[in-house]
Formats: sequence, structure tokens, C-alpha cells
Amino acid sequence: MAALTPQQVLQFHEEGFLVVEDLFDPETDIGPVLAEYEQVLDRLARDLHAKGLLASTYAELPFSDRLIRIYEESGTVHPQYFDFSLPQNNIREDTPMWTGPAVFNMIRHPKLLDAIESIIGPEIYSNPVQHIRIKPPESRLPANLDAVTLSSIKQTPWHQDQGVIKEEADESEIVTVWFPLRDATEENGCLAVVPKSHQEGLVPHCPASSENATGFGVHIKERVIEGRTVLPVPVKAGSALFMTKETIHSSLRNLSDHVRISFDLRYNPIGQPTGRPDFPGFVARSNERPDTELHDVEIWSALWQEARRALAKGETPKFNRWDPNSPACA
Ligand SMILES: O=C(O)CCC(=O)C(=O)O
Ligand SMILES: [Fe+2]
Repeated sequence: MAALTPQQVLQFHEEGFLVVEDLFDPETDIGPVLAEYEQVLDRLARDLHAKGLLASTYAELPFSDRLIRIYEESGTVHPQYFDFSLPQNNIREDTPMWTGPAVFNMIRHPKLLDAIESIIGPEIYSNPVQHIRIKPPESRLPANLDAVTLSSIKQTPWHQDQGVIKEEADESEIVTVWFPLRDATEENGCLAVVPKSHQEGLVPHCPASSENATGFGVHIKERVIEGRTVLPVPVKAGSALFMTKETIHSSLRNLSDHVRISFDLRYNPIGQPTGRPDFPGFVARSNERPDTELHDVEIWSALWQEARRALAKGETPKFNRWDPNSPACA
């Protein structure tokens, strides 16, 4: 069991965040995920090469250098290729995503579920608000990215995870777990948190704006953060940061020469709304009804493909509650 100690659970609830050191073995737990993403990057390289957008597939380069090179030379970034979730608009039947076995195993990792169980109990639902985030060094981003793309691949603005989901999940006990696949440092853009900010509950957010490059995505205005204690949280590969859905956080800039690569996953007790009803979750662990647990990556992958098909056909649903014309956004 990788259960948390009562002291750790207390700290999580008091501070709104908790770093669990060495939750995973970087080699045996995270290694397979990195190996799988080598294949995803290879597929991207071959696709772009076949389209004439790359002179080479750069198969000889290590992951970070290869990705940077491919983004630079193709003149744009390709985050959706790697993600195990869908975007919030312009979903097509062929929108890329990656729902592979190593990713699925990571979401279901017993050490992770043991830690989550210590916080929310043994009836655990995998919430579909989940991402891999691969952030290239700012100095190596392709020139001429439009403002929205640029800001989405740079630092993440201040927000609470409760702010990026729908009201229906306001009472759900959603726990975020963020962990890097390679060491996350202040230089390469680890997260920063506002300790104890969860105690104040949900604060107003402002939705995406294409005019304001640093304000892309649902975000809390900088003026709300001014004067508060901001704590950068470097996390080594193998360690993990747990946060409540009310904890205010952002990421720092990637000023290093390599990509910053992380997973963020969420869990809530089975039966509580996830806040993103158009995306599929699944039962990750259930002591009461073990037969309802999902163990089959093919089924998981099919759930995402089905969601993609439905969203490509229908109207774009609303993903959050915020109004850009509210006084809080002026
Ligand atoms: O990795 C990032 O830059 C942002 C992550 C985040 O906001 C989260 O995990 O909730
Ligand atoms: Fe977040």
C-alpha cells in the first residue's frame, strides 16, 4: 500500500496541496509511459514528414530535442497529438489523441489509487479532466504562433480546477494529482500554488480571450493574486503534487533548453458529477463493486473515440460557467 499518512492527509486539507515524494519508481512506473510517448512522437514525425513538412523524421534525436526540432521545423505545435483528452472546440472525427496502454496503466496505477483512497475513500472514479502537458522551452517555440496557441503552450495562468469545470461538480470531491515524467524545476516551468487558497472557495474566473496573450484559457486575474504568498513547487520525476479543486495554481515559464513534461489526473468518489459530462470517466477502483472497475484499455480508448464522434457531430457544449463581460473580467 502506498497509503498517505494521517499527517499527509491533514496537510493536504490544511494547505490545499501536498507533495508526496517518491510515490513512483521513475524507471519501472514512469519509464513505460515515456517509452510509449517516444512512439507517439515517432508517429507524428512520420506523418509530418510524409506531408512534406519535415526534412527528416529526426529519429536519432532524444525525445526532448526531437520534439523541439519537429515543432520548430513544422512551424507549429502539436499538443493534441499526445493528449488523452479532447479539446474544448473544433472537435473533428479525426482530432488526434493518444489513449494508449501505458497511459491507461498510469491512470490506474495502484500506488496512485492508494494515495487517492487515503483522501476520498475506496470508491474511486477516474475524472476525464486529464492531460499530458509537454511544454517546449519558450526560446525554441516556432515563430509566428498566433496568440491563443502561443499562450496555451506557455505558462498556465492562475486558476482553480473548479473554475474550469461546470457548476454541477461544485460539491464533488475532486482531487487533482500532477506529476512530471521528468524532473520539473523552477527553471523549466513547474507549478506554483497559493497555499491555503482553497479555504476561500471558488473565486471569479475569466474565460479565454484571444486579445490577451497571457490570459488565454479560463483564468483568475493577476490582481486577485497580488499580495498573496506564491509558492513554486518543484517536483522530481517519481514524486507527485496533490491539490484540491479549490487550490489556486499556475505554472512558471519554461526558461530551460528542454521540454517540461507532466501528467495531470483527477479523481472523485464514484457517483459524483465530474464537471465535464461530455467526456468519459470510468471506475478506477471499487471495493463495493469490483466488477465495475475498468481494466481494459481497448474499452477506455473506445469511450474516448465515441465521445469524439458525438462531439464532432453535435454542437460545441459549454465547458464552464464564466462570462467574459462580468465586472470581474473588466
Ligand atoms: O501543467 C500545467 O502547466 C498546468 C497543470 C494544471 O493546471 C493542473 O494540473 O491542474
Ligand atoms: Fe489546474
